[in-house]
Amino acid sequence: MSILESPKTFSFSNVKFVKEAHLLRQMPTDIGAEIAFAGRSNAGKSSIINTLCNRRKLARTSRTPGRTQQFVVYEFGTDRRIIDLPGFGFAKVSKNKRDHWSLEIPRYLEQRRSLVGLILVVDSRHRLKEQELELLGWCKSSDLPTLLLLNKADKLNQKETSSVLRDLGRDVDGLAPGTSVQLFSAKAPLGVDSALGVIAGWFESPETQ
Ligand SMILES: Nc1nc2c(ncn2[C@@H]2O[C@H](COP(=O)(O)OP(=O)(O)OP(=O)(O)O)[C@@H](O)[C@H]2O)c(=O)[nH]1
Ligand SMILES: [Mg+2]
Repeated sequence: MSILESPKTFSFSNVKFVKEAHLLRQMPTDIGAEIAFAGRSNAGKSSIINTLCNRRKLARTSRTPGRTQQFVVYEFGTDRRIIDLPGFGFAKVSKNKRDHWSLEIPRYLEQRRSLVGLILVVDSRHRLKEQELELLGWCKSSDLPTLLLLNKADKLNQKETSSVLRDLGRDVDGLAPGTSVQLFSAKAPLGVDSALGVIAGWFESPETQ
């Protein structure tokens, strides 16, 4: 695990909303490079997109879980995209919707060739749950660069922060070399420059050019 301290090298300039898609085949053409934000409902994915893009109302956020219910596509530069994925693990979403996304999200992750990195957003106040551990395991086995953001760190005191990091080491069965971990707060904000440093590396790697 690395707690990153890299300088800010990158920004999502002129980022704009493009579309919402219900199905993988409705997504923009699979060329260029994109990153996706995954995680449980209410973990703060959409808030983090706003913070990283330095825009208050780009992505819609809500206190009620289950706000993002589509693939939401944002674009910056030429064929560079950010994808906000529907959150998982929210019991009140209808079974139909849950079934749909439990097929469509893995399909997206497995088939999308322009996906250069996944940002898994978790609420740092809770231990990782089965779906989050599964997703981390999948990223490891498929060699997908991953950034684990331990969000809402503004709600932790120093002692709690230490136990979050200790529990993570216990819960995760070895992180892949391509995985970075960052304490984060979309509100404070905290960890922004380090996260942007990791994302810059993904977009700027020779394979992405
Ligand atoms: N204190 C605190 N609250 C946060 C932080 N990030 C997000 N929130 C709050 O958490 C709630 C959920 O945020 P969203 O960004 O809508 O969460 P999401 O993961 O996109 O949720 P879904 O769209 O349902 O999957 C909102 O009330 C946010 O204001 C953070 O870093 N600190
Ligand atoms: Mg959302």
